[in-house]
Amino acid sequence: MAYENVRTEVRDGLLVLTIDRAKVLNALNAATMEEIYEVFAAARSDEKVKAVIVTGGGDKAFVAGADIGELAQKTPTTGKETSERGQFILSFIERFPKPVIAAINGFALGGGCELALACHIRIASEKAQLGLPEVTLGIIPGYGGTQRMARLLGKGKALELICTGDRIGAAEAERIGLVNKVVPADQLMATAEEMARKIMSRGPLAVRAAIEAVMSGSDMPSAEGQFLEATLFGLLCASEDTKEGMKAFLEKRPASFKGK
Ligand code: CO8
Repeated sequence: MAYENVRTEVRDGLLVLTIDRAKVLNALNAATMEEIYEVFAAARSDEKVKAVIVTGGGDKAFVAGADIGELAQKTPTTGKETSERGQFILSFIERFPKPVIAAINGFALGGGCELALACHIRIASEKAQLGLPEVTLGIIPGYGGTQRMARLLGKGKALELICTGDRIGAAEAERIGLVNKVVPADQLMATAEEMARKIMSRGPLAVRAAIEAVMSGSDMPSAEGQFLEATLFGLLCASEDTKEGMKAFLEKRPASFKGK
């Protein structure tokens, strides 16, 4: 499929999705958001795709936010619709059944930070700068950022970042738990790929269940989340992969998972 604003490449089961509007620091206009959705929707049922890395084109930005030129035209009605559509697309990524890693290669601001927050794991280059500067434009995050950031960092830190609109560097982002890991720029993609491939070597049904337990479970009261965990655990016990994983351990050999 031909895309105008993103590039895709699948290599040995790993899909790399590059947001590619470098002239505007990969800002997310409506067309780009739809292309991101199309890529994930197709990858969801594509058995060749086992994991996804999301990154930004060029050497400056992951994504510098929603496209401010488009935002400036919003009315109360279209603003709400755009926010809801973006929330839907990023929630689709958050609930994606295969691991999604953000490789944050530069500015991850506003909607770009929200996109990274929707990914399961965030790895940042030392050059990365993250933030939710929406209040500097007189708006608030609208792609789930108020909710995801508060859940990830706690309300106090989230409110500080959202209400000041401050950008923070990669080291500070790692210190507060906004990113998992910081690496030199030239090692970013290799590090993200290494992590993706490690996860791809594990039982895919187990990884899928783990993502569901954490992502769906964290929106539930603890007892319901634990019920979900136990149910998924029980389901896995019926899989060939679970039997293979245990058997391989007892036979002192690496497991060969088939996703069945
Ligand atoms: N939208 C549109 N164009 C952008 C954006 C953006 N978000 N960010 C950068 N650009 C453009 C610039 O206008 C500039 O274009 P041109 O060359 O034609 O002048 C080009 O990219 C390069 O940018 P700069 O010259 O500004 O580069 P600098 O290195 O000087 O600065 C910054 C880089 C600091 C990243 C700066 O570009 C900046 O502050 N960008 C805006 C960051 C921002 O405020 N992001 C939040 C946007 S709001 C948002 O994301 C809301 C999400 C929820 C939406 C809900 C739907 C209703």
